Amino acid sequence: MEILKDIAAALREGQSERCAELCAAALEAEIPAGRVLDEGLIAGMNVVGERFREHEIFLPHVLLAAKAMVAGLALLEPRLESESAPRAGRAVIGTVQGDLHDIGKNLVAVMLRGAGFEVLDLGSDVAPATFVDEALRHEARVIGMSALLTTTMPVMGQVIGLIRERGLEGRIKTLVGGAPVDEDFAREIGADAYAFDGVSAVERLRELLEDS
Ligand code: B1M
Repeated sequence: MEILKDIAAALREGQSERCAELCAAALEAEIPAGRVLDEGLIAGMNVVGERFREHEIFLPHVLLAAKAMVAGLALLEPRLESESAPRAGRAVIGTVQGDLHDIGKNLVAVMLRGAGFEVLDLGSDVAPATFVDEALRHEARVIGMSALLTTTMPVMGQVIGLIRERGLEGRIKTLVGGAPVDEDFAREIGADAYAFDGVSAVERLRELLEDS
């Protein structure tokens, strides 16, 4: 669809205002928010990531694209969240220590809230002890962790180690995700579940809460 391609292009060019205007127009045209997200914003951001890796563009360009993504997301979020859904359980979520990437984590939090979960967002650069302390303080049964850097993925294992050290295994479960994370890595570090995206995070969290 043309407008979704235009959204992806506006994001690639880091044009926040145009990106937001186009997202608003797409919603106005009754294109589902999930489609605007997947085929517009995320499609555009994937190209940005690719070009950054190939050194075709540099960090300031990525920052502008991230800003455009946030501007577009702000419009989509109310549609992605269904306010009437019943509370289905509580989780804390955050991006692990050393990692500042929070767009995907924010998106996952929106999807979880939309599915009725109570989600306490700890932000980014979250220390292992903070994850565990906050989960206990808020009586959350699941800790959701996001990592976008290969260098910060091991922090997820540290959080799981801390849960074990404190004898909280079974009481607090873990859900991990983020672009470099996969099922094998999740198994390796002993996470209770891995989710590829927001939709699968909802499914995995539901399963984790049913089991506990
Ligand atoms: Co950075 N960055 N970045 N960056 N950045 C990546 C991740 C990178 C892959 C780019 C590349 O080289 N192609 C690369 C990592 C390489 C690696 O580790 N192998 C990289 C790098 C190197 C860096 C810096 C080190 C660059 C530098 O300074 N030299 C630096 C690190 C800073 C730090 O964190 N300490 C850095 C900085 C930044 C910005 C600040 C400029 C900006 C982040 C802005 C922000 O988040 N507020 C940024 C961005 C935007 C990206 C890319 C281009 C896009 C990330 C994004 O937002 N994607 C990214 C390349 C890429 O991934 N294509 C890249 C959109 C988002 C919706 O997807 O986050 O994958 P994603 O989330 C998905 C899933 O992964 C999943 O669901 C989400 C929705 O579908 N998911 C979960 C995520 N968390 C989950 C948790 C779950 C379940 C599912 O359960 C709890």
